[in-house]
Amino acid sequence: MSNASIPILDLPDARLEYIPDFLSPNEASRFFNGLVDEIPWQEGTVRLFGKEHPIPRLQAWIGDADARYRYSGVDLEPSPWTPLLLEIAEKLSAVRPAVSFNSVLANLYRDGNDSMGWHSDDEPELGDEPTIASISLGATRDFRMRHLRRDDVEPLTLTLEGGSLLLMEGTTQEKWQHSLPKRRGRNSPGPRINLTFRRIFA
Ligand SMILES: O=C(O)CCC(=O)C(=O)O
Ligand SMILES: [Mn+2]
Repeated sequence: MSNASIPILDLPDARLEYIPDFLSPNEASRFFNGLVDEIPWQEGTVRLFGKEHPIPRLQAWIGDADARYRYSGVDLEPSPWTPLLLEIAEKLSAVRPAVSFNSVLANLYRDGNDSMGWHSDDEPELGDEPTIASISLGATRDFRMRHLRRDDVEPLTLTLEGGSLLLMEGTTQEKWQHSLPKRRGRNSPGPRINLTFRRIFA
């Protein structure tokens, strides 16, 4: 594996690695175009105070049959692996051979109106100090991070480019939140796919 691996910043209580060229531009566009068709995208919902609300993006939960996941109050049954997702998972195993990812949350942000609110990926089924491997395809978007408890630590913005891999490990989920803000107006970005590979413990 020859990808340059950049520990982004020496953030307190977080372990982050950003690999901008995880996929070549050709691979990235092949995966983007293929996954738009291959993934069973759904208009997801979240349950807030017992009521279902649509989420501002398309989503799919994919993985091994036993990798069930409760996300924002909704029980997600995994859809089966697709050929392209298996190909990407194979590439990931070269970067993190010790982690056997068994699922992936796929998000399709159709344009700058689509977004994801502040959260941590800290569901109990992910275990302690999970490795979350986040692959971006398509448009570049800003990824915001904020420390949960320390107001002397400035929030920050990472720019996630198509073809990149962001690894979040250690106490990143326990101590930090992240979000993908809307980007409206004349420079509204085009579509973007994000894949977060995870290990779910049954
Ligand atoms: O789209 C992104 O970069 C973030 C996605 C994310 O945080 C998630 O799927 O949990
Ligand atoms: Mn997340």
